[in-house]
Amino acid sequence: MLPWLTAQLETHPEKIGLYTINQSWTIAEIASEVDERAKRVMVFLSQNDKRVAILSHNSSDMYFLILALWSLGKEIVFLNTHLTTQELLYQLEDSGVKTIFVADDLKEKNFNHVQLISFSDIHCQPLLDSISYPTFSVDATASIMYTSGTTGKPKGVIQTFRNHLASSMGTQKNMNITAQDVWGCSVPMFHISGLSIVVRQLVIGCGVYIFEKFDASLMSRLFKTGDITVSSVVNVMLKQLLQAYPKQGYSDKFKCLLVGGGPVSKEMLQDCFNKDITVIQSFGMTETCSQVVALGYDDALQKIGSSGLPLDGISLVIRKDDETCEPMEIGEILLSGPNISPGYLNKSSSWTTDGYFKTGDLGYLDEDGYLYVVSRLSELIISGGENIYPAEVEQCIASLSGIMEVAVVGEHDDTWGEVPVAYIVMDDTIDIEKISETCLNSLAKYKCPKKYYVVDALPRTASGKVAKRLLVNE
Ligand code: S0N
Ligand code: AMP
Ligand code: MG
Ligand code: MG
Ligand code: MG
Repeated sequence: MLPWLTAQLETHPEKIGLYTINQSWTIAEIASEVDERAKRVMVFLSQNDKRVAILSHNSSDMYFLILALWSLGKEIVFLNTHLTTQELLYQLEDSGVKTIFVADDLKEKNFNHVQLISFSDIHCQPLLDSISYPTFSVDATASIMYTSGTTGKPKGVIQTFRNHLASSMGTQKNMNITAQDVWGCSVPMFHISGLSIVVRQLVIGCGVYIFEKFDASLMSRLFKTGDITVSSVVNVMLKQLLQAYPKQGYSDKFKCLLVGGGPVSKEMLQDCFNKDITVIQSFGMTETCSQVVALGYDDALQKIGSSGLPLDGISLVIRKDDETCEPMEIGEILLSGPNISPGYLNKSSSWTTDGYFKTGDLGYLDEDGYLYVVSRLSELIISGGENIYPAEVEQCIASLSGIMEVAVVGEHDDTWGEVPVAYIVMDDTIDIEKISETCLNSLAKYKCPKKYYVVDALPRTASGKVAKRLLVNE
């Protein structure tokens, strides 16, 4: 079995490790559930099935399955439940996965030649009498998560157990997490924001409280009672938590909120201060296995807009044209350290010859070494914590006849922060309804443009590239 779990079983089997709204499990109970799952799951898998996928919302079933598959030495491809079948098929093909474990409410999907096993199929299986767990290797691949690229084609980010371990230890130190903390997990476990919480339970020994769905009033109530002490959120969730803040405030046991995906606005930060909610702002990516740069709460008001300082063991440089930038000078953010993914599946790497991962984000360091992220090289749009690469949406629209030109950009949105909108040059053989329908059929809903602007031409730079900057309505 996974050594991180057996180590806890030896030292504190009776400690509660997992909570959901109506149940809790001690470490001994978790280990028993995991062993049972492993014995049932193996009925469906051959030794050659090195890599399998999970398609599920957060649940205790998903949690036990992750631990069972890791115990069995399987690499897990985590699939985003918002994606369409077409988008998922690309990831399944690229990763060569032949078996998907799927939550019961998603089992109607059909993926051609892929074996689909629902969570209740697992429960119905008789147990194998005994199984032998393989030897654990910290350098083995634990998880693969797809993130879209500038080309519009998603890339599978490889995350090893060592990446996860380093990330957990960095978080334990920078946020002072102890075994007494209980981490609320309402961000999806198919993103690194959520999966890193599962790993923290295993490595740090804290508790994890799984929410099937983000619910600001439930989370606020649990902060008030002290049943959860810390949680990870994106901006949209923080905004809802501020609205749901209970009159009596949070319990003394409340520690902090880890906010990722973008800086917190001055207004929201002030509101957090007024309500005595400690927030840790951070910079992290799927490729960095969760946060790698974080802003301590004491610094928050002096360093508004900053993501903070690199965590222990992380080296961060800003480079422009292969030269290291001076303080305050903008360049690409480069990172190295044990958290950083070894690479993408089936792709050549984005790493420099001296071992730095190129983030594709532009930023600068101030005189004190604090990071400020200013923009993205890739025109990435982030809606409620979900990434949208314009190229992917543009390719979908451009594939239709009657479309001459299309550009997708982000527009400010009060709910989601940013949403995609499309500027289109088209003839009268096609209409917006058809375009919208095509997008909804092929792309996850959050990627579909919220507005379509029909224009006569797209603005161009002197060199002929579409001048997207001129299209963006702030
Ligand atoms: C904000 C969330 C919770 C909203 O989802 P909710 O309320 O559950 O909505 P649904 O019921 O699923 O759908 C209702 C309607 O809303 C649409 N919709 C849902 N989500 C979005 C969205 N993001 N943008 C636009 N529309 C959305 C649905 O389509 C549906 O529409 P209708 O009604 O028309 O059918 C949810 O979006 C959420 O969980 N967001 C967060 C995702 C996340 O975790 N992102 C982070 C990914 N990045 C990383 O993991 C790297 C950074 C990192 O590690 C990190 C990030 C954050 C915090 C900590 C860390 C860390 O360092 O550990
Ligand atoms: P993902 O690919 O989902 O892991 O998202 C990672 C991307 O989110 C980064 O490459 C950044 O573009 C963006 N991001 C993450 N944290 C921050 C932050 N603190 N400020 C601005 N952008 C961020
Ligand atoms: Mg990315
Ligand atoms: Mg959802
Ligand atoms: Mg992503």
